[in-house]
Amino acid sequence: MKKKIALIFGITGQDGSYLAKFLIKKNYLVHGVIRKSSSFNTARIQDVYQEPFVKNKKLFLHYGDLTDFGSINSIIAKVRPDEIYNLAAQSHVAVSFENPVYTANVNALGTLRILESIKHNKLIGKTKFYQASTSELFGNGKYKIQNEKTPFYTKSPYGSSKLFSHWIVKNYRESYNLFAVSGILFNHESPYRGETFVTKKITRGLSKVYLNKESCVYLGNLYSKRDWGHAEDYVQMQWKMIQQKKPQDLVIATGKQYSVKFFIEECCKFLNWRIYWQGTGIKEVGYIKKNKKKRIIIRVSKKYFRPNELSQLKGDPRLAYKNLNFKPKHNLKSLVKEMMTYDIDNMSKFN
Ligand code: NAP
Ligand code: G4F
Repeated sequence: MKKKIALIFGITGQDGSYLAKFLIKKNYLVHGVIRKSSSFNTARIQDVYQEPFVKNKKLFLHYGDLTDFGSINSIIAKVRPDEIYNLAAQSHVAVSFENPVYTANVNALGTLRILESIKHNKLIGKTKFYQASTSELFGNGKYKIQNEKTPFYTKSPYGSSKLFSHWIVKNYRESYNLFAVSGILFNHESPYRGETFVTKKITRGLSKVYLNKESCVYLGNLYSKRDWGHAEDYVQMQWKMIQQKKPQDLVIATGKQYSVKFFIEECCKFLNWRIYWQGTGIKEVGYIKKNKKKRIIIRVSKKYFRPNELSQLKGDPRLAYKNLNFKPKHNLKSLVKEMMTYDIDNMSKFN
């Protein structure tokens, strides 16, 4: 039987790497777009990476960039994929306030460039398209739980750039009958999470404190609440969304919500530490007691607050679980354990 061909934009990122491994296991031929960088950026796909001259290859990498229509168009024309997953983005909300124009170019126009290339290459009818939408589309604190019907209200240039993509995908679906879906994914983490996102900052930072390689971790808003799932579960849902009979946008979440502070406390529990809190605002600190001495391990810094904050997110995944017949394997406790174990192991290898 002819193998299916998938093309992943953002293959070197957290989700892209999990998805590539998942699709290779499913016997796909996987093509991925990587950016030229001055040092290797393929660490997350190292275990499936194959040298260019290997026979019966399953993974093929192409240089390209979402800001460059020429590269996107020539890759799509050459690969003629059955499925395209657009997971590439400037994905950091705080960075989007500092680099809003670049964020919009990549996250909004980048999606449009892929869609146009599908159309130009006459692939409508052959190629299915998945777009990485986000819970950052729901900015209004009025809705305590967000589902497919919750109105959008973005709070950041990142959210707004993703809102454009969300709508342009709908436009191409309705105007040209392209099979295109957007997964409205809530936060999802893993040991492969980028180092500047809050969960990874905490697990990596506390691992360093545990190994006496750093004294404390500096964070922003400890009271922000998120619905944290696991990337390994969520990429399976991405694939399932593209296998639906009819394209349908779905909310992918856990339905549970925890604060940043709670996440820290769970990490401390993993380390058998009891954490105490003292002070308020940017003077708040988290400390442990060691040999009867107080040791501050968490501090708050203004630097990590955003010009506008999305204070709480909790998704209602019932429609997705039902329509995709899916139940996630991981929960917050197992996520914390996996991330902490990975980071302690990793950090102990370096001085
Ligand atoms: P990530 O780890 O930041 O990965 C982003 C990927 O995009 C990387 O491979 C990156 O390449 C690539 N990229 C960035 N700019 C690019 C450009 N100009 N051209 C081509 N590629 C570019 O993100 P993630 O956590 O895997 O998330 C995957 C997608 O889901 C993103 O679109 C994100 O916005 C969205 N999303 C994520 C979450 C979440 O909680 N993780 C939730 C909802 C939606 P380099 O490796 O070279 O930097
Ligand atoms: O981990 P975060 O940076 O993720 P955020 O902003 O929720 O965005 C992530 O999830 C979105 C889905 O909802 C994705 F679309 C997006 O691509 C990205 O993957 O921050 C989580 C919360 C925020 O409220 C932030 O203010 O943690 C708070 N926080 C507190 N201290 C911090 C820090 N965030 C970061 N990055 N660094 C801190 O020191």
